[in-house]
Amino acid sequence: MEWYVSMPKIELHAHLNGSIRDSTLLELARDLGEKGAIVFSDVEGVILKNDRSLSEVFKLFDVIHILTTDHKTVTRISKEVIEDFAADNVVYLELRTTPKRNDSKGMSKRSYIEAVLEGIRSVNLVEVDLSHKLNMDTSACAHAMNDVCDGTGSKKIYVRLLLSIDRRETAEAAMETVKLALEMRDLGVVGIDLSGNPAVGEWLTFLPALEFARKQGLPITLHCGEVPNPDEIRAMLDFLPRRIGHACCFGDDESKLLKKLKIPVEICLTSNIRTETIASVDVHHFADLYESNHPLILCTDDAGVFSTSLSAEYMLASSTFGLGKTEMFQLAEKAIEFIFACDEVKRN
Ligand code: 6MZ
Repeated sequence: MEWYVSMPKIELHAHLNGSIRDSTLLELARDLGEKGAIVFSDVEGVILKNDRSLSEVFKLFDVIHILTTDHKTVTRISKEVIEDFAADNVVYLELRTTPKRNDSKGMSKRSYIEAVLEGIRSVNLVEVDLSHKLNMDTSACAHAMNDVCDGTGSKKIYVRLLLSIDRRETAEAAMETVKLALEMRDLGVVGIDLSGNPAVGEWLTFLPALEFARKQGLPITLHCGEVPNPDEIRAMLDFLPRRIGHACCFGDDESKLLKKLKIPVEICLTSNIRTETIASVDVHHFADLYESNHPLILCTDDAGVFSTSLSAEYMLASSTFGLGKTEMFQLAEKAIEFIFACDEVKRN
């Protein structure tokens, strides 16, 4: 495990509210319990439960969202999540979250993301690069890169945001999210994600917003095939997103199409096993995609909810599929190609 932690890693599929420490969730629940807003013992059991079906996971997210509704808490969890990924030696993180409007807390989608950004900026255990530094002159930039290369620089994590559209949302709310992402591009937002309970909603509802995003040059990743739905899977692949997440319930035809189109897949082993989307890790489609040399990236999905870390995901892939350190290092390195940030960040 030590070796997997020491390896620099890239995380491209991590949901903010799924990556919260259990200790923080319990503390927030205790506070709300004392205020009489929830019954702590009920929520405690839900937070600490380990095995959940996919539909139970979405019930848990509803509970988590009750605990994280105000700006201060959103800022706190964002800071802690970055600290945790940095401690696991993640050097580039694309963190995704659904901008939430909550009138009772005076929260708009914009102020929610501003609270997330404030949390990221307040990290001081590690240097955080949150957006392209246009004001850095060439020699300063070269100097900074040398520091990183020769190991004398301080520990650093690049963080970029993806704004998620939740499948429960309306077409208008999705468009609002895309417009917000465009307005916040200089602040560290690099793309759009479509996620949420796959049994809810119609992805076509979001097509106008997704097409608009693409027209404006915003890269898109889609949760695709978390449940069997061949028509939706085919339509999503035909849309040619820059990446997809999961790709669990693909039939032969969909697999063939995926491989032909070479769309990179964000693989979340523990999440898929815990939610029983895949029966067991040894039959996970990672093996088939890896053997086919298909572009893929190991990711955590919800490190808090599934009690995992990116190092643990690498170790699990290595031990299950018999891959050595060289192969695991190459897999981690290859992920650079699939990040949504600019070429300069890729080079760094
Ligand atoms: C689909 C998921 C997910 O956005 O509030 N989310 N969507 N499949 C999954 N597999 C288990 N895990 C998380 O983070 C929580 C939200 O991320 C999405 C859901 O919409 C969930 O409500 P944020 O930060």
